[in-house]
Amino acid sequence: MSSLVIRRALSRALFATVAAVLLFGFWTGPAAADDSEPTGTGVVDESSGRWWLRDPVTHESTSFYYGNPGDFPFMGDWNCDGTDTPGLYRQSDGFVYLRNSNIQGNADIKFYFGNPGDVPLAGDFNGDGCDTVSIYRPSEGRFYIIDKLGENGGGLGAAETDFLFGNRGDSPYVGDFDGDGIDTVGLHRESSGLMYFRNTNSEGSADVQFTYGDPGDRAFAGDWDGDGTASVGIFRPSKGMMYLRYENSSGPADEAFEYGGGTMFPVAGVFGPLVGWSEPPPRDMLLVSEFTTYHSCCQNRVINIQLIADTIDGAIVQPGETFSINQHVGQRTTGKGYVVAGAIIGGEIVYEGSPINIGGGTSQFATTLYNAAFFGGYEDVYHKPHSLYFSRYPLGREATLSWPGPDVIFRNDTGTPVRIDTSHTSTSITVRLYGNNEGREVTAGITGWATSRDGGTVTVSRTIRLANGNSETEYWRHTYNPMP
Ligand SMILES: [Ca+2]
Ligand SMILES: [Ca+2]
Ligand SMILES: [Ca+2]
Ligand SMILES: [Ca+2]
Repeated sequence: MSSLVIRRALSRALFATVAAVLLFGFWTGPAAADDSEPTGTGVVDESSGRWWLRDPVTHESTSFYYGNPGDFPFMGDWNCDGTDTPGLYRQSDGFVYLRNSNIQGNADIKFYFGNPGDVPLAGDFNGDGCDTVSIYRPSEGRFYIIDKLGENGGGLGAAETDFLFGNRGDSPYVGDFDGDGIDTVGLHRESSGLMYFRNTNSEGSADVQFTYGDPGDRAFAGDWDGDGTASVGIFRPSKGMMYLRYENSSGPADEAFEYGGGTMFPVAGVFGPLVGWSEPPPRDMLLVSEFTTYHSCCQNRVINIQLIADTIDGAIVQPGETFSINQHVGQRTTGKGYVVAGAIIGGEIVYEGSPINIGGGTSQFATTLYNAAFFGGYEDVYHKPHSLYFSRYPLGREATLSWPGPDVIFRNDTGTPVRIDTSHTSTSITVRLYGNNEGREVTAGITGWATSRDGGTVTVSRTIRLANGNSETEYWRHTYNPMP
């Protein structure tokens, strides 16, 4: 993101001023020389390589395809003409692919730099008006800054500067936060929203730090108000919202608007006049809901939980369609890799000797998916809680799974597809539903009580508040048996 873009800034400012004169009848004189063109925002759908850029003044979009699924997108001014254009970093092999215009086409510049897993950074780190590609190595918490680009598919030599800054796992961003024409680096801690940056590219503690945004937000920086200094912004994939702040301090967003969503990644730059009008990015893959349950590691049942999760990962449920775990996965067999683990058979926990034990533990996945659908506000077609209560699950709000039943079945009763995304660690399983649930807000309630030992009767409620303000409540009553 080049900071001083005088030529473009003047023409844009002149246009704005003429418009102001026509509207308001006064003339404020030409823009001050240190004014910059405001930074625009965009999103890249990493799964398709499609880009959308949004003009910060007209709010119109252009769109084009550039790159392959999984490439890490960013923007910069590679040819020093004042306009930022796409760059891609292929994290698997360290290749950099740069383009000099914001229309579809092949890379103009290609070279490699860094190691697999490095995160690219674009900026003008020496103030010469040209952006270069540097890297952040998350495993070391170290920045590697270089002020030249490679060429002809070759490699770049050693970085000109490298320094430690920040904590492992924090995500980097770049901007000219003090307006001196030199870009420096900042970091964002996704878990807490901590933003911190330096105004020189050297080792040391943060010059500025504050919190901004929520967990899960993706941070970037730009000169959103065109006053010559960069400030932070965040993209909230779950809501498909951009929140831009004009100051580097905690506080409300100065600009908040809907743009993109779901698995898209934010970019920022001074785009120049956009070529080719496009609809804004679709809002059909927002993060609607997510649910995680926890378990001990390294048991047989965990193999089954992870296998069934991997089998369902990426499943699409079209509008009006139902999703059934059993229909999608089929019978759990040793041929598919499922192993023997404990299961409730005839009201008792049985550890082996029954075909039902093949795939024991998959109820934990079923419970996790059921809860994700529950909180997404999707129609519950069928689920059945266990006959015994297990404290690892929410009381009453859980589901057992066996072949050919019980099952977990939900209907996508919205107008947009739902994508089921699953992920796991050695001690947890997570289901995320991407789609657009039309603004439904879900609250869960419970009355009654049950314990693993004594059983009991509970009633689960779900209240769905619709975007039009109406709400509806459903109830499910369930009795747990005492431990035999
Ligand atoms: Ca350029
Ligand atoms: Ca430079
Ligand atoms: Ca600076
Ligand atoms: Ca600014």
